[in-house]
Amino acid sequence: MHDRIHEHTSRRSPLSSLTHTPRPHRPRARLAGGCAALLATTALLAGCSSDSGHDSAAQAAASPSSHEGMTGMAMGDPSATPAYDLPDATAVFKGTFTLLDTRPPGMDAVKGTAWLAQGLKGTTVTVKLTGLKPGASYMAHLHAQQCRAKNGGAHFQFEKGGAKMPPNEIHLAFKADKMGVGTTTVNNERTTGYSARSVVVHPAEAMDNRLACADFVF
Ligand SMILES: [Cu+2]
Repeated sequence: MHDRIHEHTSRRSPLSSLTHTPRPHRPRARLAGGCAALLATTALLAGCSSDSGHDSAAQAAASPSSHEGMTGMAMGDPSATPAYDLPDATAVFKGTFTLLDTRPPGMDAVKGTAWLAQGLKGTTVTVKLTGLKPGASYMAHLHAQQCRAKNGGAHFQFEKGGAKMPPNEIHLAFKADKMGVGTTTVNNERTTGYSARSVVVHPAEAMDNRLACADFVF
């Protein structure tokens, strides 16, 4: 199975045909409904009134199920088939997390890997990290630049300048277990091609702190 992970350019051709196929914008009605339900039950106003993608952590932590998309895992599903095991992926890329200077204190032992699979079912991303704070919540996003350029730069977006939430961006919300291991997998119907260069992990309660970054090796 792990021979599907290719880090070489020899796999360019199957992917290039999938890059940036225009698709109609998915309606945000589902998201709005999820927020309405969330508001009704928990009055989590901050998460729903803002358009900032970085408020998504509060929403995900409060009620992951309220933001499920068609695939049922808009923010990640730890039990989903990981990107490195997908039988129908045409290309799988891998990246190793490196610590960023902006990380909060006490996070020096964090290590991990990110995988990006693309194919007819769109994009699947898996992250797995160790050395996290046991029981703590984290958020990872696909970012548009490499780690060495502004620690990943802005979030990757399918429609640039569009919604700062999935499905226009790819977010992964996850929680570290009692051993400090955190993993999840998320799917998006569209393929990112080579435009999503990195994954950045943030502590969910401090989204401005960039903890670690992994460049995909294309
Ligand atoms: Cu981010």
